[in-house]
Amino acid sequence: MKRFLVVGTVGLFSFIIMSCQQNKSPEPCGPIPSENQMQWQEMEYYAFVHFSLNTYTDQSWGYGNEDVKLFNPEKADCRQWARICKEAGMKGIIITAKHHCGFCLWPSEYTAYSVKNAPWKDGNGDMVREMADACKEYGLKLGIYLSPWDRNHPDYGKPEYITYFRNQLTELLTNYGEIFEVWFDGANGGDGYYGGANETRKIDRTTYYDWKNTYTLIRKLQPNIVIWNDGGDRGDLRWVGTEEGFVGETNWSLLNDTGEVTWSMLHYGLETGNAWVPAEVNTSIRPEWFYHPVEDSKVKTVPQLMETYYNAIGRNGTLLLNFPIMPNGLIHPTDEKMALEFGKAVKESFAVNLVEKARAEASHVRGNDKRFGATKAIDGNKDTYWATDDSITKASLTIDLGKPTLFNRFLVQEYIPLGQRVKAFTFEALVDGNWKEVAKATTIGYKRLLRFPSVKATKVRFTITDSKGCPVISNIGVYNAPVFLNTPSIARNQAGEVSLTTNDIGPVFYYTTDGSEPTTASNLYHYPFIADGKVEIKAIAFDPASGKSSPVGTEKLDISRKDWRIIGIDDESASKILDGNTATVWHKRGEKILPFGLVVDLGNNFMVGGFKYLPDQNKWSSGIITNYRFYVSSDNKSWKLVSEGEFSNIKNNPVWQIRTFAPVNARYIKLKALKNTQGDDVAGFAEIDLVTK
Ligand code: FUL
Repeated sequence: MKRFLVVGTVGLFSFIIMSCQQNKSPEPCGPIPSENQMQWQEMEYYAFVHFSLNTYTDQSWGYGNEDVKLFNPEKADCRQWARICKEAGMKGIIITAKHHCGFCLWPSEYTAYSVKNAPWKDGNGDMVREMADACKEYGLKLGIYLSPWDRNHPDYGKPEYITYFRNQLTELLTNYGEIFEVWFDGANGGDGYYGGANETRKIDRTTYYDWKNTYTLIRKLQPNIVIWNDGGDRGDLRWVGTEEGFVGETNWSLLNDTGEVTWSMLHYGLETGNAWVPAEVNTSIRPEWFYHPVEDSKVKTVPQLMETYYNAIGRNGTLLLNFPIMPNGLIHPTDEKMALEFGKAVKESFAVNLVEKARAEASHVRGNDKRFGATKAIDGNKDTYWATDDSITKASLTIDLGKPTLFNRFLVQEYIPLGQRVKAFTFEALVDGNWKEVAKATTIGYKRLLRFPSVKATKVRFTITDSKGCPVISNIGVYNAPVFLNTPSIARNQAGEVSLTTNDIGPVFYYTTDGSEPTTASNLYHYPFIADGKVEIKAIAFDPASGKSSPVGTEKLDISRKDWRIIGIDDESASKILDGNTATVWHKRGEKILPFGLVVDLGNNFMVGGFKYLPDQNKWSSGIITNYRFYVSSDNKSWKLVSEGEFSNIKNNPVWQIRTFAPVNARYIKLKALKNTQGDDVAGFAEIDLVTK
């Protein structure tokens, strides 16, 4: 009896202690964001602008010897950039103050290679200042891209350069007001001008820059900053392993403090990581980062940008979208149009939260305390949350929509100041009295968005099926977002047959072959059609049920490849290089095969003014060519070198590489692969094409 009393009293006592604890906010679970990371995460969407001497040389990376005199943007207007970004719903702009070529957009005291020696404003211009002023005027935050690799500076590779780099950082972080983010790209191809040395300089990126002391300096100068670094040290934010605009569906905002960071860790984060390192998705509104006129018809359309939105912000990342600035110093009108339409589409998509302030019930509530009740997830207040007792890792929340309601999007946010917890969840809808699972996913983090076909239901149920600790959910949303038809893809095979495709189910296509804008009165697409030779194809997808059209897809096709023959290769599958299918690739493998020259007989003579190379689209593949020479010939015997150089950023951004030169008459072409991204014995070709006059 005595024993029973003792046990009973102890039990009651611990029950009381437990419930008191549960009436308190949950303790943080694992690493948590710093105040700066939190401020940054809440920005969600901001811009990059890429502008440098590359803008005038049609390059992706300058070598460092380009003439400063080229820089003369006669209409430069940072206020235009800021206005567009603001109207598009962005919260800040990161400017390429210095790209890999070393040219500075501000009149740095420490180099002559800057705007101060350019014709722009007679050397009195300061683009970083103008950007800072414009950001201020439009209520945007300012960020700085300062390339650690400097292909111009004579001291690059020596200890002296670190002083130079820090001096420049000091200028940028002192003279332009508050900076929200600093961006250190890790690219380093080794070779460069280096003050005239024209050589290859290798550095060990983990030690050379002495990041630790550089970070101390940065944080001293800008206490509210976040550091992005892909150059040999883990900063406050991480790259997602691709520049295509998506992060992993599972995305932990965690990494380990020390140790190797693999591609998979960049892309998915690390569930067991001991440091908070959230993901930033950086991508360009065009295929490349700098402006190239050939890409004027390749600006991403609203459906493409929406896809990026869901795959970045909708997967617990931020979105850093780039605008390449034109040589005149402005954002191209098409880029502006797409960015503004995209901003409008995002606004429209999430305008009405169908569950805000609805009736909600939770399977568990922390300490049965209203402060942690279900309604806290739908009260529109980011500082309140629904939470359960510490021991609970499976819980659900049911929301009554009041009447049958149509929706196709689900939004959920964890209260990340207490850590990222949820490992798996489902989302169900009550349709005709039965629960139906409409979506399921893994991590949540700051924000998770799920898309599914429209469903009409009276109730919805969000269930956490696995979590690292008790769930802490700050916000839930259910939306009926407009659906956009994807821009059709246009491809031509070697026989000259053009096919139109899309991922959507149901639409029909209309197209033109004379450069005019397609409408529903244009040619209706039934089967692949012949459109050989130089032709501009424009196409739209059209959904007869809704009467909606997609944006226009455009493809400028050059001469026919019908008579082209790959010479000297006894392998039929080499025809994949000309099949118009970007997913198929041919590889030349073998010991010491590089340099390897791929020779094509064009069947006739043409005025060849450029060539196009598409690398393997599989980023894991070897054979992605980085250094090339391109030759032409009229007899397949004597060859003339017409272009040579590097496909600069091909590893991170494996898009079409286009090189132009003064047109020459040729019947044979040779693309010689000198080196690839992996430094092994493979040359891979997805497609080869030409630019003719
Ligand atoms: C890359 C750079 O090498 C590109 O040129 C660009 O600046 C991009 C944002 O980062 O990896």
